[in-house]
Amino acid sequence: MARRCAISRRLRLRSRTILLVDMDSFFSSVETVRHPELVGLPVVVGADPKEGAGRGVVSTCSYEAREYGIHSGMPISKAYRLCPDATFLPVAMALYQSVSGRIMRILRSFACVDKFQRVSIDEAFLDVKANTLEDAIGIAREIKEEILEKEKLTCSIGIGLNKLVAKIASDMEKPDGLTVVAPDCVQEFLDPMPVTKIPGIGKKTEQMLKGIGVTTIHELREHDLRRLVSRFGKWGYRMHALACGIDGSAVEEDRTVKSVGREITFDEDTSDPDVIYDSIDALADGTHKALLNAGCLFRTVSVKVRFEGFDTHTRARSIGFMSSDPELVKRISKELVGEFIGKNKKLRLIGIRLSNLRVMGAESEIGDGMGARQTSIYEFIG
Ligand code: TTP
Ligand code: MG
Repeated sequence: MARRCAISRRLRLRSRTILLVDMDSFFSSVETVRHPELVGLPVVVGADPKEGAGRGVVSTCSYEAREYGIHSGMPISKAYRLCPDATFLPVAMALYQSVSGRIMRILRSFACVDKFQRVSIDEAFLDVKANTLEDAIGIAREIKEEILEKEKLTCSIGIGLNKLVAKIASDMEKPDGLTVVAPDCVQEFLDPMPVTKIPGIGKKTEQMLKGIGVTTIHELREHDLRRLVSRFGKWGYRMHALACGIDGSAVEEDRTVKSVGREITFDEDTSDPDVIYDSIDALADGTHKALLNAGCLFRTVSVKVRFEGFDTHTRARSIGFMSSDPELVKRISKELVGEFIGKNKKLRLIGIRLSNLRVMGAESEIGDGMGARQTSIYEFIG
């Protein structure tokens, strides 16, 4: 059932009509299409749980499994403890990618020319031609019907006057949701939400905002803009505009690679510097290869370390020039990781990422464009 603000029913849409389509529990739903006997049951897609001794994480799970508290990114061993009777399946990425490709083709056919933006394997923005809210709802229903008929999958759709609103709306009534926010209801829609609903406001910014008494979008909107800018710089402006429901970012295809990375989960947690530094060499070589495949230079090296117990940290360093030097990747990564070695705590996972990329020979630098999720090549070894 589509939800919208009652008073806007009669209003014609004045501006853009943006849809965000996000597939429901994507990997696990694709699995239930090929294993119909699993429909309605808890299904977890991710690493092998090895009866509770498995070491990877949950990629996603069915909504039935979510009722047990299981979610993406959770250690698979914990998921197993929460619901040992769930069906645990490995990630069949090639299958999900081919289903994703077909879904994206359907979605693209509903968008205006060049107004389609795939943001992840199961999610895309569409700028559609709609004169009224009813038109927009009609398009969303057609999309849902076509995907259900052709792929036997459901999705959730948010409709709004910009990407921010469409994105937040898409998440309101999952699964199989359709949420419409009329242009004159944006403030009413956003105001009561926590600031973390705004893309880009993570835990750290949330805490900083909390420190100045801001927890809701309404409070952020009402906060003195100068104070936000003095604290957060340019991001303060952007954050404030988003809290006011203003987001002019275009729906456009983003073909650029924004970062490349590799990570590895050790077979056994380790604090042995030799093992860790050898792994960094291997990861740096792999990451460097991905960088060359993408035809890019980098300026920022980041490392991710996860200790036993899932305590995870990242560190990044930018250099003052563009580089493609693998030795530099190794040296910086080792320096950044050095901080975490010799702490009497064992490492479970380690990862390297190169970002702030520029296509070799290109005039301008590739930025991290707000409003679009990073397009990353991130592969998992081990
Ligand atoms: P999401 O759209 O975030 O999640 P989802 O489709 O499984 O569930 P929802 O109904 O809430 O949208 O991610 C899409 C797919 O990306 C997901 O099916 C599996 C994969 N994924 C991971 O592998 N790891 C992760 O941490 C997340 C969040 C997703
Ligand atoms: Mg999804």
